[in-house]
Amino acid sequence: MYTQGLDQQGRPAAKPDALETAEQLAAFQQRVDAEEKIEAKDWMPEAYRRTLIRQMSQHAHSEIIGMQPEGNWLTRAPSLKRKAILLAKIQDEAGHGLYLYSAAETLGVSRDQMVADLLSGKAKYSSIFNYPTLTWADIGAIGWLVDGAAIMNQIPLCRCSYGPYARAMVRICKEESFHQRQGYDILVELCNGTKEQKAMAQDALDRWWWPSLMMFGPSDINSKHSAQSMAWKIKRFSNDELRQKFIDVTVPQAEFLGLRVPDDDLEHDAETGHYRHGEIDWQEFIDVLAGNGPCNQQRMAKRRKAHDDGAWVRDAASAYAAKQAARHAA
Ligand code: BYC
Repeated sequence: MYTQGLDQQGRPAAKPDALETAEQLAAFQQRVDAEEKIEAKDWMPEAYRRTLIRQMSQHAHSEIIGMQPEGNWLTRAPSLKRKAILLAKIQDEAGHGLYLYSAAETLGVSRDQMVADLLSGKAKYSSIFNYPTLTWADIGAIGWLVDGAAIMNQIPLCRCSYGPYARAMVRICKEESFHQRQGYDILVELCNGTKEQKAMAQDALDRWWWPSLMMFGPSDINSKHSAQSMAWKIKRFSNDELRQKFIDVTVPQAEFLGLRVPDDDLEHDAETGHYRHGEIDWQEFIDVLAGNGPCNQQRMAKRRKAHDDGAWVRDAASAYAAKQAARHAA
């Protein structure tokens, strides 16, 4: 693993940005502007490295915590086929977490450190996974809306300036498309079913619509990282631009299902071709990020327990690796 620039805790050592010369910064920006990929061992500004570690580790943590709301329905899936599909989807998410941790490690942070930061509450994960999955229709809504929002956000990340992140995103996006289709398929079936099933689908849309819009992050005027991340071509579109694209493709999908998007102010603007939408409750977003969403405590408690329960596996793997190393040395 590339460990240059690590402090004793395995975090990137805080190198004063003042040591970075104007020439280095200009040459770096020129490479980014020329659409060259930045690779792990290339020179990069410390702030670029820190931004990527923050975003990529948050992304990895989201995939891992994101397994919980869906795992809640594995034993209650309505058929063997639905159960097999859901299981495959959740396993994909574990895989996404692992690719992303590996990609982030190339920046010089250890996976142990990233996991420790999640468990201590220092690192964030996506707000969306702090909402409960109350009915089977919620599994459909997560696939359709949450994975749909994730695809909208993540397709541009395949062109991120940092090579290892961009390459990891290619496979992730392909798998996310399957996830989105399986969610929509659940809702198609429910919406073509009984009156009660359709009502269940509507209730899921009512509860997941606004939190899905919040996944894209704060509005552009309150997004402290967007301007710099866009200049570095980590992000290609602003939070509001991606949110608007998501609304524009998702509203017709709701209409096809015969469901009503829970926004009285939603209106198609024929002139711009976009949907105008109502005000997002940003206080709810702030509360969820502060740890006060409906499931924050439950999610973290479950993650900490899973980590503790897995200690023996990590110990066994370390003991085996030490034994192998000793054998090689001998
Ligand atoms: N939730 O300046 P901003 C998935 C934070 S996994 C929590 O706009 P940035 C899936 C932000 O980190 C989905 N925190 O930031 C898995 C920053 O924090 P600090 C995860 C949020 O980074 C399983 C602060 O607010 N996807 O798809 O430029 C099943 C200011 O925001 C959120 C990714 O992680 C949020 N929603 O933009 C199904 C994609 N939004 O500085 C599906 C990669 C913002 O206070 N990440 N914050 O620590 C990104 O594209 C960007 O990081 C974001 C935010 C668009 C999320």
